[in-house]
Amino acid sequence: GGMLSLQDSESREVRSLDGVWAFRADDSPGRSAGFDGQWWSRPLRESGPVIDMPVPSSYNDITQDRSLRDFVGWAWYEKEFYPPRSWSKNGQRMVLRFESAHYETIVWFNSQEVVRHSGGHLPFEVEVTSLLHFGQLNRITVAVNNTLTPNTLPPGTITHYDDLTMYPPNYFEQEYSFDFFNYAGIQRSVKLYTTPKGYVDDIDVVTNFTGTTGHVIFNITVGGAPSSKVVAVVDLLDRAGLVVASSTKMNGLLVVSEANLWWPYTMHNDSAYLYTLKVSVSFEGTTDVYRLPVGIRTVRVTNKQFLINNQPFYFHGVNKHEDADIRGKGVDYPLILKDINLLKWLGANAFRTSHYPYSEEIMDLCDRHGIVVIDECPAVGMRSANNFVNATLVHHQQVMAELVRRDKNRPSVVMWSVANEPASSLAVAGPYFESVISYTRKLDPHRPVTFVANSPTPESDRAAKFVDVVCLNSYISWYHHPGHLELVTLQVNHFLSSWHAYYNKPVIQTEYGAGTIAGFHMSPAVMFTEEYQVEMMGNYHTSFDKLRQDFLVGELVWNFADFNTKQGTTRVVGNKKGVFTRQRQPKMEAHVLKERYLELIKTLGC
Ligand code: E9O
Repeated sequence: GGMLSLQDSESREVRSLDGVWAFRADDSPGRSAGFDGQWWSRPLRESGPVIDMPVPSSYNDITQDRSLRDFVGWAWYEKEFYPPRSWSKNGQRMVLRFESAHYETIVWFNSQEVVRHSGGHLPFEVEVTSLLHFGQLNRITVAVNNTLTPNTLPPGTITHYDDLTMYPPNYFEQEYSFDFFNYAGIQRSVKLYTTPKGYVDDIDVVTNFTGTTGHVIFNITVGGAPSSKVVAVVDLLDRAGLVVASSTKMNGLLVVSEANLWWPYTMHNDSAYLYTLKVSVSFEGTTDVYRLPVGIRTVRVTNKQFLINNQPFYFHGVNKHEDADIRGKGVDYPLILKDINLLKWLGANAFRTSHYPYSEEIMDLCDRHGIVVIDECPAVGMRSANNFVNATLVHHQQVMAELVRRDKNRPSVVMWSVANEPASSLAVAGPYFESVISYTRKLDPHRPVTFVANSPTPESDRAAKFVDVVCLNSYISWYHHPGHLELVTLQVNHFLSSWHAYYNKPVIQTEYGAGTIAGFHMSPAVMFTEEYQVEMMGNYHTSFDKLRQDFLVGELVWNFADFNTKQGTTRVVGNKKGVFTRQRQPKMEAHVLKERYLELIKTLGC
């Protein structure tokens, strides 16, 4: 089935289950007490003590309990609620939707198991029509497990330590080689929604244009009714609400004369034009209505250019994280809007969703504001050969299918990234990424596909030959030659040029950055001061300004803001490579970048 964004309409009602849920982390040996005791079979408070937990939020930073912050295993959540009686009328369909839960999730509805899902960051749902009790309390129980294995995305390993002279009984540690805290729990919203019996299950939209005429190629899938028995009305509305094209078919072509294209906000004023595809399907006397925002735009890659609407586009922006104090990776509108405002303040025209799909709340705003997105899946930290096995591959393809299904209609999304910094010089990585990338292209033939390579040389990479755009991270004068700012410009020139020469594809510098502790100053600059970040990035920019005349199509800073990581000797209360602090206040570099980005917009027109 489809996974359309939730929305209210004249035929659909969305009810949020966000708020305070009951919660218990199962810290029993083997984390099996909840399954042994069937905690889903009665209210959670009856099987032991519970605490209050907000949804959506990561659970890690909510309490004062260090063992909960670092908890690994099954965490149990529960919500009780009364559904409105009006939902029992007209044979409506009721669906329970999780916008995401990290990582492995099992859901029970009134004690009955209804759905399981693997993977964080992406939505899943289940119809619960026949299980709802009206006039009675209903109970949703969720068990969610954040354990990472060699076959999860992101992967990790669990090591057990059995020596009782050195470790307490049942002691184990979760390790992972990606650089952000493994926040867990129900991190996005939980919702119930209704549709009529026959409903719009999915919509596929592909757009292009010739001259001033726009084309919207659509395909509608219905659920709950045979499509031969459904009457469809498809209207494309402009911003003013006027119908500019329509159809009564389930699939076809809508032609828009004098079309307003969707442009990145830096390319045209008032640019991210969105039409509305209003889809109505009628079946047995009821009509389901769904309104899909549609941006008419094209994306294309040459050997040296990234083209949006046939115009060269230069990505100048950031990599982000879903990360903030207290809520961890929990969805939070004030934070999302602050970030959008900061991106625009900076003059950033793009970001990469490093290193996992972001919430639909932020993606919606990117569509509306004309911010360009490289949409990345959670394959990060794939550093060892045992990650590149069939079990991971099957899951990886499933994750790409779910990501494309969710984001395929978004004009802001211009490229899929299937991984960040995998060990792509291993022989096993070649066929592995060939499969993932060709599978992704089949899912979506209309967007370029990439992964972020980090082999030491272009020749040693086994997978970069399969991408459309070569994406590279580099840390000269940081991880390589720490302190040697004088090497940056020369080495960046050499590094990026050698990859372009080898693959003859456009290149994006998808990461470059310096750890910077806000308020640390030294001149001449030393590592971790604000001066060092400014000087290092300035030296990178000197190279970029030369290479963008040729094959370089983008520069994305690592990172937009400081973020939390696991504890380790190289991380001082998290990763400090942000140009903003974790609280979203600018470091010196933010002001410098702002000047650069505004200048780029002026000179490049994007
Ligand atoms: C991935 C990102 O998630 N790239 C990392 C970023 C970082 O700040 C991390 O936060 O560490 C950089 C990877 C650089 C690897 C170079 C190692 C070279 C050792 C000499």
